[in-house]
Amino acid sequence: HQTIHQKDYKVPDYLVDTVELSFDLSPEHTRVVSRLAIHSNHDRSGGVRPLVLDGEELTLLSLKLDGVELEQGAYRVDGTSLALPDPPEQFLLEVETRISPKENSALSGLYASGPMLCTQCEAEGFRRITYFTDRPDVMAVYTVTLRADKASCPVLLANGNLVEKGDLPDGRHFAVWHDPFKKPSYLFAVVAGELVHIADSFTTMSGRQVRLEIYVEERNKDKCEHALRSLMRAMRWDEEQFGREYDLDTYMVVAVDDFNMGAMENKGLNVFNSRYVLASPESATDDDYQAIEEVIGHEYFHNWTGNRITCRDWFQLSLKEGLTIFRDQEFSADMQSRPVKRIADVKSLRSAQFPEDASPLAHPVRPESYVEINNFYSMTVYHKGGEVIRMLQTLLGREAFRAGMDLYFERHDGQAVRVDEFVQAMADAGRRDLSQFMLWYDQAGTPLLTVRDDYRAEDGSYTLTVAQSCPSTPGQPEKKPFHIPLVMGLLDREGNELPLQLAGETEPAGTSRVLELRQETETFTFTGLGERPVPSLLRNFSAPVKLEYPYSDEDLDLLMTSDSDPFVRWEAGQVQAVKLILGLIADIQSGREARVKESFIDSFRRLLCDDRQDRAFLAEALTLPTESYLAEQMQVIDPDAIYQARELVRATVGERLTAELTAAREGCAARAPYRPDDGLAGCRRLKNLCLSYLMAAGGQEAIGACMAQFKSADNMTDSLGALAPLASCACPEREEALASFYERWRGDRGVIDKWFTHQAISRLPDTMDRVLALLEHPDFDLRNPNRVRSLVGAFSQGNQVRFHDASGRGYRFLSDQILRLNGINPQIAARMLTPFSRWRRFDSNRQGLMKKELERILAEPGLARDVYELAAKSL
Ligand code: BAL
Ligand code: ZN
Repeated sequence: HQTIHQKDYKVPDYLVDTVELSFDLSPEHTRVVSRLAIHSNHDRSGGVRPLVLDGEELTLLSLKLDGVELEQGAYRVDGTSLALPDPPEQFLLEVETRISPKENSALSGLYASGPMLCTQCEAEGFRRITYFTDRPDVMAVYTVTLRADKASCPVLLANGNLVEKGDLPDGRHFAVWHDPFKKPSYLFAVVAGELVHIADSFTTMSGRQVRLEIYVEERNKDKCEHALRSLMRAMRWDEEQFGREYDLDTYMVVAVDDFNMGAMENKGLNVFNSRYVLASPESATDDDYQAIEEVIGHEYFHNWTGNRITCRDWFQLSLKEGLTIFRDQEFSADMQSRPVKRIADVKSLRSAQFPEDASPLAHPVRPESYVEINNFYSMTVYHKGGEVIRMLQTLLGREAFRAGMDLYFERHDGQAVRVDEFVQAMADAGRRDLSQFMLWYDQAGTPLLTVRDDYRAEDGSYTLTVAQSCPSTPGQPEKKPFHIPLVMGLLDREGNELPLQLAGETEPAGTSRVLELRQETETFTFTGLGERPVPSLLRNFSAPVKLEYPYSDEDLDLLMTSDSDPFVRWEAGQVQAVKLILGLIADIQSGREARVKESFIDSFRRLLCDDRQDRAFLAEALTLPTESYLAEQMQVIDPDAIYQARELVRATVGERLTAELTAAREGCAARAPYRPDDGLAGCRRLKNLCLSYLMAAGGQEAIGACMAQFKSADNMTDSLGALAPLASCACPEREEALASFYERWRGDRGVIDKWFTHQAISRLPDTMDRVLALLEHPDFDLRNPNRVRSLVGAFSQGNQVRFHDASGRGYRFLSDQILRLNGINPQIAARMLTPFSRWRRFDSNRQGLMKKELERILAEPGLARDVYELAAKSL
């Protein structure tokens, strides 16, 4: 398999001005005729270069140049390309191909899902529809004609505006769509099938009317309202925050059950994984509602950051993805609680991106090379990329950042550009030198900040010394220092925020400041301090780094109760919990008696009984660090000791604080029927967290409370809030609840995914057997990505203690499924490899077992590029 390098980028030899596509659609055989107006884009005096078009899984039926059929010797065709040796300067190429959507289980290109045909072209799916220069810097205007059987395919959709439709003989009909905006092939989309839609209209800031339509299968028609409302909120938000207006007359969203990604931002015709569209109060959780709003926002925001301005090449993927993640995070923060959203985003970064950055699969936000680009739709490119944009905003300030966005749109609308162009617009608008900042795009690894301080009572000065380092990553043994914004403040012993005056300044400037780190070591001296302050560091998680400072328990208590920054308040509690649990792990490993410190229970009790706190924030503060986050804090990961220590804390909290947990739970009990937007999601989260602590302590009373909630719940959040702890409880009620849940929801794919997941993440020792049995369940389907994620993904990535069973059974199970998926859907197969990439972090027994499975995978004949790349790099 060939490696593609960023440094080898060359401008395309030929460009395409217009594309006329015509489809005769049917699941078995679809005929595609493509008419391309092509012109040469290279200096032909030094020789004419061949035209090479990409194409995979295509049957070529005919090829015409300027209307003349080409003889077999006049072109070359193989399994990945079609080449013309010396085409003219300007010409019309007509290519006729045949494809089989029904056979397409990779879900890339044109494929069948339920009662419809749909496409997924990013990154390189268009070449599975027709021969084309399938790269993002070839932008063209598309006109698309669709023909299909009218009865089975009443709806025919493509990008842009509908210009014509009508009936054809033999019960067929047609539709013609034209997209006036030039676009790269990865934004092309077609949907055809038996669909219904709901619609509304939106008046843009300049007064234009846009028609909004959400297409679903008939049975889901009453589950689209939330997606539609979210879309309208996102459109308004982008106008208000960034001055961006929608540009076509119609905006369509289609929900599809079989989908590799979360959703896809095709111009004017988004195709969504149905889990990010469909919601009803009974069947969707509060988290589902939020995720839908976020993903609807994300795809909508791509219309400017991705579609109007796209990427020059796939190495620049974060240009659109990091920026759009940042935009959707800000949108969600404005729609809900900003602090709670920030905490959730930091948790996900730390639990998934930090481990990636510390693994053999570590890569820069802008990778240097790839074998299969689909493998780089990663946490690093997306979420670390989002943090990089956030740091720009922190360094420049909101106003200059907005000016930088405006400048970026002004300069590059209609272009395919690099990350460099974006950062240059920011540098120009903010009048800043951002050359060192670019290292965030090109150096992998999570930097570590080590902070020390020194207070001098003689002159009231306080010096912070910050050293930065970054571990080596594949291909990058040495790192240069990053340009890092460190937002901080200082507190006195009563928890008051102190004015911040750096040595050399004539007066203090505020109580929160951005310190800019550029060197390996930097010192900052503050003056005018009557006592040794407590530093509040990395406010709002101002950079994607790890931070070490020798906080005492008293310091952490002070930060937890008094800091003005909610992230720091939350983090102080997490640091305490990590310290406690790591201590218990050491006790367990050395056979000492493990006991939870009284002071921890006391501070837990204080928080639990603090009525002033926002319930959603409180729930975050009372949630222990996850097993996988704790694993990251250990030299050698010990999944059993981590699980035991964490459970010990949960059980102790449940036993010692039974009355307080019960009271807090009752305080959050519903007083009115559920509504997803009732503002009580935080209450439900806290209530269900209390229930899980009570269940950890054990006892029939807690089980009774769980069953009562399970039976009476009028919403999915509370239903799962009870089912989750029951699924990990060795009691007869577990089977009763799981069985009745299945019976109630067997027709609803999204909910049945949850049913699989909750069994897969059960911490009971029999989980592996249950997962193996569920593989044989009639509702299990390896061809459906959501179902694979709900069972195979949930078990291997969400159940550390059971997946990493020292027998190696979990590992064998996973490699078996990866090998089966390899022949069905390589993208999903590759995604499932993640846990194996961390093999070096475990003890030698587990290392050996995981390595053996990786070797077994690599020895498989016919391994897909996706799987090969990740397995080979992991070893
Ligand atoms: N562009 C692929 C899906 C997404 O990030 O929106
Ligand atoms: Zn995106």
